[in-house]
Amino acid sequence: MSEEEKLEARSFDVSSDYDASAIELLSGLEGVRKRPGMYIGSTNLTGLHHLVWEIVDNAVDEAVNGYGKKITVTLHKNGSLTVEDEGRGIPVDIHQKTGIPAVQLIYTALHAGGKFNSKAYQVSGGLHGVGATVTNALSEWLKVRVYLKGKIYEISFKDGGKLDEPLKEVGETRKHGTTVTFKPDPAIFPNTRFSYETISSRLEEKSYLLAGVRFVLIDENTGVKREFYCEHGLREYVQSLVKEKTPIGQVIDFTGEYNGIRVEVAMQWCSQDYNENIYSYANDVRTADGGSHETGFKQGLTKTLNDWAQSSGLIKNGNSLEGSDIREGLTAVISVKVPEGKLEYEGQTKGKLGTPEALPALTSLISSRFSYYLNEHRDFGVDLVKKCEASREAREAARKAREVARGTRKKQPEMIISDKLAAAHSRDYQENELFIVEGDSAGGSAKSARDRSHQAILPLRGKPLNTYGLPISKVTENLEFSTLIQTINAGVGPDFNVEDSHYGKIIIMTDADTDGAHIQALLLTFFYNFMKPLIDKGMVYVARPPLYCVYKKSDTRKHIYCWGEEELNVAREKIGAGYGIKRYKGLGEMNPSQLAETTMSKATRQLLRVEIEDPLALEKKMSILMGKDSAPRWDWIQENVRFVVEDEFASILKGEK
Ligand code: 28F
Repeated sequence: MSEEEKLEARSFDVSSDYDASAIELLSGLEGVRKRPGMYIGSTNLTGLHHLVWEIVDNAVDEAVNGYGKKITVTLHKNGSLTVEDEGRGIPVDIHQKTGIPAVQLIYTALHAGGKFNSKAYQVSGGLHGVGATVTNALSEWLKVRVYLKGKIYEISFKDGGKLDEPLKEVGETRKHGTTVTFKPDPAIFPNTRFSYETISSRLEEKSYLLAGVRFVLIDENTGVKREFYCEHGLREYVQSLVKEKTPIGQVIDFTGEYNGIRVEVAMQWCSQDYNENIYSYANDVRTADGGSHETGFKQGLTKTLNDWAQSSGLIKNGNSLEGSDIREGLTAVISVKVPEGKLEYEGQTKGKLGTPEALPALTSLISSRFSYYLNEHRDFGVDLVKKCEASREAREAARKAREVARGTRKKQPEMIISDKLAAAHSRDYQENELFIVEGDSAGGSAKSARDRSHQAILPLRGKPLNTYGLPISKVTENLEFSTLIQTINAGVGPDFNVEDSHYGKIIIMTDADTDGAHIQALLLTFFYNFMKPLIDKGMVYVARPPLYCVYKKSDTRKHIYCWGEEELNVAREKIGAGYGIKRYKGLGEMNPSQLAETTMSKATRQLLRVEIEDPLALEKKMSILMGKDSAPRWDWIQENVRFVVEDEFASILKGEK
């Protein structure tokens, strides 16, 4: 059958198979709606944005395959979103077995297998690799427009992927490509508002990984338009990550190939940064938990620098540098492209690359190219080795100081520690929780409300110190942070050892207002810069006090706590006539038993786990929030405070219930 004939066939009466196939397809979509978490992780803002990534990834695949160099994302006023590419256009011909057009199958078949989920085609792949069908299933409506061979076609779906208008030709065109518009279903997502910043930083990230592809983002609500385009890729990625830091030397970048695995690396060291900031990707998907490529990179780096330092007489035999001393202050991006057949992950998600060949791919690239670089830039090499030795000395000195402090704490009254800490009684550290509470009065309530065996309370007096860019000595001189460091009892900065932590959860509990948001940001800055493993291990949380209590005026024992406007409406209806609403402006307005019930008790509270989702956005937001210039910080907080945790921080620091 020719293309034209296939298109003709579309309008013919479909075979009897059609109904059966259509029913199967629908039940697949219902499965997605019943358990959205299985497909997009959660229905919070992170999950909501998965709907976008699935569609963008398809457009990216088409561009990566060499079709179309521009992808446009538009946020519309009615809450819908459009993704547009300039590729070949999704095929519209009829699939023989089912009698359904290919484009319809792509948007309704979950495990269509074979041709429609062709692995060879799937290059970048979404987190769960389920594609456009999931976006359709979780949308109120979705429209696909295909520009193909001189014609424009349209098909639309509604109510979670049910066919609304079948595929039809709607006009002629000289363009080619695909345009998809959808509106997320409010029956699935508590919050359906897309975040411009989240989408913006993801597109920016993609533009670094896919040099040569242009991304355009338009927000019709504000008229703002941004473009992301990179000629060199990772080099520019590292430059943007270190923008607010003090670099040592230039960005160093290498590319190579090993057994069919393409490797790209860019890296730069900065002073006054105690963290190692390594971001790795496999086939343009972030591998947040590292894997064989990251391991190979680290091994290669440690060996190459040590070998070079030895042979240059900079360090003596037996005094080699440890990997962690070398990586202190390093920002690196590693990107590998693994052929489909060799792509393996460890664990359930795509967070950790398993492919064994990625390890030698990295070690061999680094050892040949980095040693060459060091020989070409000897002055830099000498500076770098000095920096690594300084890191080692600082680490050893801090460890010794800590051992001394541990042994002699009682004899040292000058070790500053706040007398306000109410410690937990249990020594089951994993189970213990440290609440950092804003204000003395809330601290008092929290002390009475707590479960003494497992919950400790540290009240804060006023705003904590802004630790962004501060040396450790300035941080340990501060009463609040000194107390916090000693309470957690696992060291600080390069000497921090998460296994020693006396608490399994660190919970920040502030008022739901501007000041509270600022305090959260200041504390998170401290944890991010000086105790990052706590965040990496998911041990830092933000408490969510309720915003309202709806009660029956005639019987206040009947009451419902509410965390958002929608819950408020439901609660009003439930309580019925004669209701009253109490709006909590701060933690201090709750008595201890209310505080326990709503915010602290394991059984009934809500917590947001702090996770770093998007390194690029985080670095940026940190510098806005915490940088020296306070004007943009206050502007930002004023604008975003109502959503500070749920929207903005969630886009950076992913929140989970
Ligand atoms: C806005 C979102 O989804 N773009 C896409 C294509 C192009 C092809 C394709 C997509 C064919 C049979 C799977 C065209 N011509 N943007 C997009 N552009 N999918 S998705 O094919 C899908 C395969 O089953 C395409 C020739 N080959 C592929």
